Amino acid sequence: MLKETFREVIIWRYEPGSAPPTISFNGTNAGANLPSARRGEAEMATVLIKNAHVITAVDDYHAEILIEDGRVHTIGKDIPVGDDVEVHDASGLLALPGGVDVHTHLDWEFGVARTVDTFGTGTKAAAFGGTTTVVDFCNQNRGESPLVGLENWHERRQSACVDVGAHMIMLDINDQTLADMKTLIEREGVTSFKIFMAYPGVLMVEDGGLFKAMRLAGGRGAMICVHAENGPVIKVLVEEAVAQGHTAPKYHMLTRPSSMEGEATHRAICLSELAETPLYVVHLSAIEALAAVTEARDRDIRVHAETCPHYLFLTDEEYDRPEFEGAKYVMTPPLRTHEHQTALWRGLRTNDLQVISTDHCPFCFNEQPYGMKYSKQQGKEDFSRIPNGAPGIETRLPLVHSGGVGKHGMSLNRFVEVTATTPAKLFGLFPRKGTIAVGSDADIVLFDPDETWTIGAAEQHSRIDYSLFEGYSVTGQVKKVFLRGQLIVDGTEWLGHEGAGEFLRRGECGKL
Ligand code: DUC
Ligand code: ZN
Ligand code: ZN
Repeated sequence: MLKETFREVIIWRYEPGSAPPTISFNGTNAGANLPSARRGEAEMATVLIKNAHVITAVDDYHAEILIEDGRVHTIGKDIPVGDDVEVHDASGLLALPGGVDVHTHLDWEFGVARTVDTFGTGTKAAAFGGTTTVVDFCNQNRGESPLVGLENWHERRQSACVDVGAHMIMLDINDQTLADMKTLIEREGVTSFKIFMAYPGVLMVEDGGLFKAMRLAGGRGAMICVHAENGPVIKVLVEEAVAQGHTAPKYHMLTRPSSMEGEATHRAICLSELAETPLYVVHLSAIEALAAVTEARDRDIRVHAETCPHYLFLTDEEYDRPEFEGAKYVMTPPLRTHEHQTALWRGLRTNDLQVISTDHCPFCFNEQPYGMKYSKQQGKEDFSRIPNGAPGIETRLPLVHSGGVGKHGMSLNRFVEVTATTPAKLFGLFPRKGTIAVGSDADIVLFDPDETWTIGAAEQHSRIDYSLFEGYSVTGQVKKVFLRGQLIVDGTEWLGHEGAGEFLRRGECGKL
């Protein structure tokens, strides 16, 4: 590899035979982070992005980016190229690493309902929103091996338009499934597992099982993700509310108090500390949960946490909408008060929250089209039957840019860090994903930081029939998206295709 220093930028360039950056992982999952071209892909077009204002988690400079074989080949000034090179002018635009969304539920069965996006539709929507990597939740069915769950998930993910990895949701923890977890880590590139502390009888795993899963993951480079809410107590509150005839959507929020999120978060941290395993708290929404994470991090415990745009921008007032519209906002945990929202922004500033992901879990509001059986209308007479989940895969980057960079003093570097770099690092994808650097996959988003536009479900690409942010004015718009050097979004034009997304075998999790 050559390094030459120029006036304004440093140029890194690969020489034939030099090694790209990789992270290795005990030899067991070696190669998980090798850029795609090294894994035998067909030759791709050479692309030059001129006049790019490159923003990574640590850089801010103007340069040209030369892409060859799907990865960044050279970053520099006045790079000489032939006539056969595809040239894009990025004047006035930011060049960001493709977004990494580590929390989605595509084509996912949840109770009796199924999320409405296929991998094809969901990842197309992701791409239009500037996300080129998705780590989706795949699950074990009770009584079945998680390896079977992964096999089924692989069938469904074939239509993906962007690159996808899988976390495994574990439901049964026993000797055999613990052995299967080991196989998933070492053979399948699935290095993170989600355990639900909520939904008893459906998804919940008891503390003993959670602890065993943590012990298995720790020391093998894997990480446990928790949905932290006290499920049994919430079940009591829900049953009581329904028995008393409190059936409106707002009772979803009233029966899931923030203290029960705080309690479960604290419990999960204690267990992970005992198991000496890194922990990732998904969709953190509450002050109490953030306090538990902050306290643990101050003691140097390896706890990480994400929040989602809906917790940063919306409050529990949405549940008062007339005509059952509050059901659109029935996701878990529920929306909280302004006080919680303020704390989450503070957590992002202090790095007690490190990631913003979407928890894209779309169930239509109106009768579910596409042959689906259950929409939000299923809970018209009883909030506890409303499918829990909301869409968001396409709006994450513009919302966080607009609200975070525009209104909450977030730097552009931090914007990239929480939406791409840190999720890639925490989930074993860096440096292949999450940055713009020589040798990394050329997943690049050209983003106009000045364009103001209005979010509307009708213009979005998911199959969902509503947006949580309908009518929101945001500043910052995705203009072009490259997936491993291929232009897949050009303004409103779709140039990608189903099946183009690669499966991402991931490396070690839980390290920054
Ligand atoms: N938790 C999630 O992470 N997604 C959807 C539903 C839920 O409760
Ligand atoms: Zn959850
Ligand atoms: Zn989720």
